[in-house]
Amino acid sequence: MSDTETVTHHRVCHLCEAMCGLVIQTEGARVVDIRGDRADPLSRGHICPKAVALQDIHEDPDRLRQPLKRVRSAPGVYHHEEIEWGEAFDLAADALAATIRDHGVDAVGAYFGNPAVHNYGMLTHQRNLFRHIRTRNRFSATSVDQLPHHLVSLWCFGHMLLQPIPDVDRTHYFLMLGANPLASNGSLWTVPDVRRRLKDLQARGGKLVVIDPRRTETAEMASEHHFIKPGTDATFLLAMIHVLFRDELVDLGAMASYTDGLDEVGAAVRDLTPQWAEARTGIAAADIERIAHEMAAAEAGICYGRMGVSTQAYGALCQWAIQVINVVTGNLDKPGGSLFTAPAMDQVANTGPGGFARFTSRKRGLPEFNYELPAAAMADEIRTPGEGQIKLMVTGAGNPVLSTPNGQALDAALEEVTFMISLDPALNETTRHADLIFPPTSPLEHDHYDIAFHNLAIRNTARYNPAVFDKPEGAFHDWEIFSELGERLAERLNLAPMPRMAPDRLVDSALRAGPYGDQTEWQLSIEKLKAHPSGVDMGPLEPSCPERLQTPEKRIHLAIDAVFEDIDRLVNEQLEQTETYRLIGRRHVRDNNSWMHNHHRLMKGKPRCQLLMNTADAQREGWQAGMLIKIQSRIGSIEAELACTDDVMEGVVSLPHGYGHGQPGTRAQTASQHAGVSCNDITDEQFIDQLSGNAALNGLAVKLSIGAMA
Ligand SMILES: Nc1nc2c(c(=O)[nH]1)N[C@H]1C(S)=C(S)[C@@H](COP(=O)(O)OP(=O)(O)OC[C@H]3O[C@@H](n4cnc5c(=O)[nH]c(N)nc54)[C@H](O)[C@@H]3O)O[C@H]1N2
Ligand SMILES: Nc1nc2c(c(=O)[nH]1)N[C@H]1C(S)=C(S)[C@@H](COP(=O)(O)OP(=O)(O)OC[C@H]3O[C@@H](n4cnc5c(=O)[nH]c(N)nc54)[C@H](O)[C@@H]3O)O[C@H]1N2
Ligand code: SF4
Ligand SMILES: [Mo]
Repeated sequence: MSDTETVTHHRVCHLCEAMCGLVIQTEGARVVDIRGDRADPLSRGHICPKAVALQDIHEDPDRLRQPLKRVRSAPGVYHHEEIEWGEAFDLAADALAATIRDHGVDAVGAYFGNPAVHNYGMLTHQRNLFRHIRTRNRFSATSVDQLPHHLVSLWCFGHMLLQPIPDVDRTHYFLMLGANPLASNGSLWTVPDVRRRLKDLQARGGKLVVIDPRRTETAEMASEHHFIKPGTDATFLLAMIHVLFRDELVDLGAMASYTDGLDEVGAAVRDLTPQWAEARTGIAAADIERIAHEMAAAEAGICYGRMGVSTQAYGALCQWAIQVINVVTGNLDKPGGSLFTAPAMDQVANTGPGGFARFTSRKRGLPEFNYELPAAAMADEIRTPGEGQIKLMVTGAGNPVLSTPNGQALDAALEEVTFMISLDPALNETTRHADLIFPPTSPLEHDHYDIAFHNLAIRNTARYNPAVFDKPEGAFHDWEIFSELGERLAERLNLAPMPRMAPDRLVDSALRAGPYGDQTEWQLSIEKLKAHPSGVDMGPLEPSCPERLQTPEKRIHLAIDAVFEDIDRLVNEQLEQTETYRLIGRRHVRDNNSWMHNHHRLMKGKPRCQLLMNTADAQREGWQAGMLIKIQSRIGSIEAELACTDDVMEGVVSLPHGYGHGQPGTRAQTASQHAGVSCNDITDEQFIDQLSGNAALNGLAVKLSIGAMA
């Protein structure tokens, strides 16, 4: 093929959860155009500004192509050098085998980050390595994110992955807390083109109500927005449930015959009045009452809460209360309410339900979930001596130094492990500590079937995405790196290696055995999907309960003892009187956690790593925009440039996460020019949702002063 011949590829964007279909044109080894795929039944042509980053990631000169080995240049000074793949695999397998022989499997720690879920080879083949390493010291981005959702789904519906999905296209009332889909493009809710869908909701006379301490892009377009004091959503939601019971608005509809625990819920909220909630939340009692009434009266309504309400002090309680509201207003499993999906590759059917608190972390006694410990315990588990101490760390597709609470402590702890192995295309703030870095192929060099997010999508569709470019000579996909490591480790430990089967073969089997497989008229398989490059549409979400429930008796459980105990904890909590501000996060449509700041096209424009503060607060302090402000927590302090706005609530300041680049030993030229500071250098590993162990990244108490460098 000549270099000037244009080839058209169909490809899904895997960068966020929205799964936008793309049409990518290439000439030889070059990407010449990326645009939305109008024929994609889910995304209908929508893309966001990040879609072009697929090209930028692929072409990034800082992207690693060859394994790196860390070498000591002088005492305490290191640099990374390229080595051959075979040698790197052997060194890694030697280190793993020696650690396991000398200290047992728990001496191996592992952290997997968010992109691991967006890369199907990583999802299918982690076990090719970790079946030999059943360590208790597993961590992931789940516990700095959506852990409360999983826990509540396990408790109420019987499976951690059975998530109710907001049916935005058919709803009439949408109560949204702690989510900003206009920037994030939706989360635990695969909803490409969310802006148009929310506009359509309003155009058909429906209402969007947003609860957020910041007037976000989403709040801006809402029918109604209420500021809420960070970390008080559980109070707001419990008061709403109180009103629903008090005013006899509870009506479960079809769910009445298979829901347990209503009386206990009613009893638990009996005293939790809107008046009680008003002072705590900052939302007027009359508004809480009205919103509860509107939600109950709506023909179909949704209560949905995301990051902002799961990564806070009462994250799991919030997620439970949200589902209680959906159930008691009759809006679960109803068109226009929240429904369970019926995906072609059904993760609910294919994986275990999950489990909770079967063991705890050694140092702080934090509970496991699905055999993972909270990320907030990671540095402690590296640093605390004794049996079960982490000696060797494996990271994959993650940057926990920038993304987990008290990142500074983790940064220091990673220097203390005896060996560290990372699967990552970047030499970043985390992988700079690694003795070996294995860089996988770029996203355009491997195929993809989205195993995770079809399970969370507003429509049941399926789409297979062949690689755009051939795999370069000698390169390895993530799944092949796991397989190589697993095979070489098995050899050293005299264990049977796990067979290697390419991810597309595994998905093919799952599709053919699945609900649209060989036994159905759909006949879905990888071959069939190849013939439909923009995807196959199996239709809108449909009611599926009680059959779809995964509790043994196919009933919804609302009465959860641990939740009721948490309500007591909330009610008895001392309200803090100290003169502090509350720090919250922020996402921008052109970023993606910590790892997309190295692409010029995405970084253009105004600086983003700024501390947003309410203008009235700034005036009271006598500060002006542009000043450097010191932000101090229990953990330490950072300094960021002040920007004043009326869009954050008084008493609240907002700083995005994922910055803090330019550190010695990293390799990211563009990101270094937009270094910023890491807010997780001051988030507190002790500040967690006590019920779930999830990190409380929002609502952190901070003191502000004029920065030393100002
Ligand atoms: N304060 C605060 N902290 C937060 C958040 C917040 O809102 N506020 N958000 C939290 C949330 S929701 C999340 S999910 C976490 C994210 O936290 P992490 O998942 O730990 O961090 P990412 O920034 O997503 O890092 C992704 C890494 O994966 C690499 N990578 C990308 N694609 C691939 C691939 O295909 N293969 C491999 N092997 N590597 C790949 C990138 O190079 C990068 O190093 O951060 C959390 N931290
Ligand atoms: N552009 C972009 N898109 C992304 C990402 C990204 O980094 N950039 N990350 C991806 C990932 S990993 C995830 S998990 C999703 C997250 O998806 P979302 O949850 O939609 O994302 P956020 O923008 O973090 O929205 C959280 C909101 O909670 C608010 N908030 C903070 N504290 C509180 C509180 O106490 N109460 C209430 N009610 N609200 C509060 C914040 O102001 C913010 O508006 O986004 C995904 N998509
Ligand atoms: S919204 Fe943007 S980043 Fe997310 S899948 Fe679509 S194009 Fe990719
Ligand atoms: Mo996330």
